Amino acid sequence: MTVEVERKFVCDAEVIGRLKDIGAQCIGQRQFQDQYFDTLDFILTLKDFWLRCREGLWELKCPAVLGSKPVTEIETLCTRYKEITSFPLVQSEVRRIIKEHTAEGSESNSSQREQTDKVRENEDTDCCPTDDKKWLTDLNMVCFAEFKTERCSYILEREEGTVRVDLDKADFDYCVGEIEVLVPEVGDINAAVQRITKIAAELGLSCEKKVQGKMDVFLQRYRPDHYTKLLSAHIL
Ligand code: V4E
Repeated sequence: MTVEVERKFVCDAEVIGRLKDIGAQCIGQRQFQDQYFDTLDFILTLKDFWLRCREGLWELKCPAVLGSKPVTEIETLCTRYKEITSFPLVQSEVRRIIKEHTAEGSESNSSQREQTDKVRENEDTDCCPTDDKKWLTDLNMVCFAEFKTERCSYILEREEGTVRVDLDKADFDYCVGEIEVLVPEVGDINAAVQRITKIAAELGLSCEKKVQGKMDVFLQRYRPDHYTKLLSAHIL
C-alpha cells in the first residue's frame, strides 16, 4: 500500500510555462471518468474516506495516520492519503467502516439498524465480488459525484527522487494542478512534503492558502448539503 502526498495549486498559463523552464517532462495526456460512492448519510466521506471507481478500477483513499502531523503552514498545504487499490481489500475496508459506524450509534436509529442487518446478510451471501456494483447496493451506497477529467502529466527528476505534476481539467469547467509524491506506507512522509515544497517553490507558487480540489468544487456546486456537512466536520 502507498501513501499519496499531494499539494494542489492554481493552474494558470504562468505555471505551465514554469513547468517547462524547470525541466518537467510531459509523460502523457489522458481522459478518465470518476464515480464516487457513499451511503445516503455520508458515513465514508464524513470520516474522510473516498471510495472511487475510475474506468473500472476501484480505489479507497483513507486518511493517513502514520507519519508526523503537519506543523508549519506550508506542510498543511499537503494532503496525505493511504490508497487501497485491491478490490477485495477495498470492499472489506468499506464494510468494516460501515459496520463499525452502525454499531457505534445503532440503538436509537432504525435506518442504521437496517443497514447493519444488510451488512450482516452480505457477509453470508456476498463474499464473491463477481457483480461490480451489487455490493454497493447491498450496503445502501449511491454515487454522489461523477465527472470526467482531462489530465496532462509531467515528471520532474530530482536528486531526492521523482515528483509528478498533474494538470487536470474537469468537465464542469474547473482546472487544478497537483504536485504528487507516492510513498510506501512505512516511508518518510516528511521527506515527500519537503520534495513537494521544493518543487512548489521552483514553480513560483506563493499562495499559502489551500487550493480547492475537483471534489470541493463539484460538491459546492451540485451537492451543497453534502458539501456543508463536510465543511462542518472539517473534512474539506
Ligand atoms: C482525498 C479526497 C478526495 C478523493 C480524490 O481526491 P483527489 O486526489 O483530489 O483526486 P484526483 O482525481 O487527483 O485523484 P488521483 O488521480 O490523485 O488519485 S475528494 C476530497 N478529498 C479530500 C481532500 C481534502 N481534504 N483536501 C484537498 C486539498 N484535497 C482533497
